[in-house]
Amino acid sequence: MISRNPGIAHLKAGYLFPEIAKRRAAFAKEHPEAKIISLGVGNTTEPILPHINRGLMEAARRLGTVEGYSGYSDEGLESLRERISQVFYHGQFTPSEIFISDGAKCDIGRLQLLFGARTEVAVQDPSYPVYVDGSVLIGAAGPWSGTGYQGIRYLPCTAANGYFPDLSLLPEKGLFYFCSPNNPTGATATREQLGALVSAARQKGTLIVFDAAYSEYIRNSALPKSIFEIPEARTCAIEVNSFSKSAGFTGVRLGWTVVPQELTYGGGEKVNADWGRVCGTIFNGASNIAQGGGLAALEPEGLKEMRELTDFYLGNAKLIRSALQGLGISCVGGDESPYIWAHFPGRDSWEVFSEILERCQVVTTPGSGFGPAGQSFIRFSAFGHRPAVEEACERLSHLS
Ligand code: PGU
Repeated sequence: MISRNPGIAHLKAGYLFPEIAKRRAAFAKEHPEAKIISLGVGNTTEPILPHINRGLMEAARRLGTVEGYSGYSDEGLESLRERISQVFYHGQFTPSEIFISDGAKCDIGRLQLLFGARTEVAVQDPSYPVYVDGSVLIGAAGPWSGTGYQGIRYLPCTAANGYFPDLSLLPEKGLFYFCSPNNPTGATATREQLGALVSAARQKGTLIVFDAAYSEYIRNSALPKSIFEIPEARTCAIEVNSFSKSAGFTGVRLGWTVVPQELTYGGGEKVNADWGRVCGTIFNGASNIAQGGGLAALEPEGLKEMRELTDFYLGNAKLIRSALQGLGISCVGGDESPYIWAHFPGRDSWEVFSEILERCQVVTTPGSGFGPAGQSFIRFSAFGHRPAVEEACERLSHLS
């Protein structure tokens, strides 16, 4: 018989979010009367706003015409790549440096094909679990060892260090995933911190994969939205981003990855050329309907709508945070991100998850799913209809 990819065997049984869905379904089966509210997975809930939606509809309409029909679009519409460069990067990238994707997660899953199994991987601890699970799948990390995966460098980012890692721990000639605003803590790096990260990465030959999926939630204008606000990052970083959380495209699927021309491997070869090769081989481009929506999102009216949508979710975040603080539960996040990170000292995350599910019928995400430093924390997602979020906030009082 054929043998199994050892990377799959090394993974813990379930990916975090399906595992939560399983526990929710088991609870619902036992309590069919329960009106469960999800503040668990970060999945958008509000309708796509009209201007952006018209962009999607118009793109679909054009596909039904001889003049407007288009097929494969490979690295993406040139007009969209140009617009992304203008809107997010002050025009500093050419279209050849911007690759349109079907979402940030999909590119994160593909990126490690560039570096292979022998590259050491470091992550912020806690962080989005795909960085680590993807590394295990490609063989760059070993089996689960109780609290983390063997071979992964977990760089604690906790209250004790202001949620910013000790940069002396960056892996030499390795890979470092950095997400700002961070999922799950909401911590957003300052310009000084990103500058220090870039200069440490350049010294050590570390490549940074900067995940900016929540950049449109940043409200403090002094905080950088992109690693490329640090000019030297062009030689040491790749940035992934997405329309999922800003335009409500979690189901539409559209994102992008920036790979600067200056970025090279130790042998001098261009990473940009290889990324084109990888995408050309295993990806046939994002949906042209989604790209029509993306173009509309980046027009002035679309940008206003994205602001309105992210403001709405930030409003939810505020409600959740004050409900928790009212109960004396210490928490951070929610100012520049749609997540609240709440501390339950001395408790096991999954145990608190079950308690909140049973007593409040609210689904959350256990912090331990984001890394060893997430133990004793719970992540509350601010994605939800307002009445549901208000109801969830009321029910949280059952915890006191
Ligand atoms: N990057 C970060 C940091 C994320 O939190 C998420 C989604 C993504 C990328 C995915 O973006 P797409 O462009 O939609 O692919 N995180 C959510 C959803 C869970 C999941 O498995 O992706 C969350 O709840 O953390």
